[in-house]
Amino acid sequence: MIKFPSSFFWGAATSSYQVEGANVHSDWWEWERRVGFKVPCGNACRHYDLYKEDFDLAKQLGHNAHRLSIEWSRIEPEEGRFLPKELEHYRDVIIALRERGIEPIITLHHFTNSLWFAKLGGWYNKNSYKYFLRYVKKVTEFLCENARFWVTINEPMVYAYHAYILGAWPPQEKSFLRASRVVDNLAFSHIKAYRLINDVYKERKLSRPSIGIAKNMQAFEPCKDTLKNRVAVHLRDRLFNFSFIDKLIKHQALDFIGMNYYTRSLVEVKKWHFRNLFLDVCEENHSQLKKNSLGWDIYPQGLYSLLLALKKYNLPIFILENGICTQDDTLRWDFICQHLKSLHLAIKEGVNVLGYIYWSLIDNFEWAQGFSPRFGLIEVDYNTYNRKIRESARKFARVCKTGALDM
Ligand code: IFM
Repeated sequence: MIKFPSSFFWGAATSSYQVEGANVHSDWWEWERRVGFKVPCGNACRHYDLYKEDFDLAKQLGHNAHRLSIEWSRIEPEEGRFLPKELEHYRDVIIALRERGIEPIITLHHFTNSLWFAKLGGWYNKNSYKYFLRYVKKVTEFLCENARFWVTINEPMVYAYHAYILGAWPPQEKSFLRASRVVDNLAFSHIKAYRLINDVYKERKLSRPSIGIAKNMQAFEPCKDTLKNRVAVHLRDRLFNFSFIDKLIKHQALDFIGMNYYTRSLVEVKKWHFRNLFLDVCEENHSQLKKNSLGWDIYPQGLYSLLLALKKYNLPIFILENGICTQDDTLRWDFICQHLKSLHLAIKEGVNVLGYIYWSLIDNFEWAQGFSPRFGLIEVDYNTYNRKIRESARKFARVCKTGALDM
């Protein structure tokens, strides 16, 4: 049996666009219609209406923390026009968590933007931070009495990669230069938001909040041991995993590092070219590892090594996402166990980890992949919106309730 710290946070995450449904003022909503996206998000899981039922299930499963996101496009559907009704909705959501003894972890930006903001150039606009800060101020003032943990931005590098390099997400750009400016603007916005959130708490004489980001990290490994591959692994590790964190640390604008971990990337570079060094992966199925239903390698060792690499920052680490999409629930439980073992090993080696948040509480809209990937601890029937607790969730519940995992 392995035992986790008694103060540990255990829970699961969601994000607004992926679960709420009908976020009609968001750039994703507009984009789905404009490009004729074959599986639009629509009602998603109807979590906007069913959040209390979902939180009842989270409580039943022993969760003492829950990560959610606020949908900017609901709060501010037109520039400068804030809707009190929507702010109140999110306050009710946070209070519903508190009433169930669940600590809310609030994300302010999880991939989607208000359409008006996107039309002004989104995160490419040099004034993006001003728009973001105005929204952050409103939300913080409204929710601060009931909130302690804040995540400003979810997976900035993943966002920039999909939306500005791959061209797979709105605004479908394919430019390293643009992506790099977007990343800079996101970092700057975080730094400003970090100070602003702290100021709101100070003004209200509330004790200091804990503010971080959710940083997706990947274990990069060479497929064949060649110089090209080794160089690419080094560059990607520096750029994708650490550069954003380094920037925020330099400005002393992080209280914890939120880590999202899923997989490793097997690097196989075709030629000495900038694009290839950053993008090529093995396409010949050389990986022998088990995979999730999207074909991502299951690689728990990566969690351990990345946690140890983060130790140098001397900040607490919060696992804000770790999960698997699969129809095989036995594999899901095995995935959770293996990752918890890696996590425990890292804690034994002195890494300060605050908690483990599984992605996701319920099945949901997996962006460009639609609804078929099933990440949830709880299954969602998209015809009836009924929820069904999976066996893996019940096993995970034992860990959440006891803080221990049987080996
Ligand atoms: O569904 C996403 C989430 O929005 C951000 N992190 C990764 C998850 C699985 O792809």
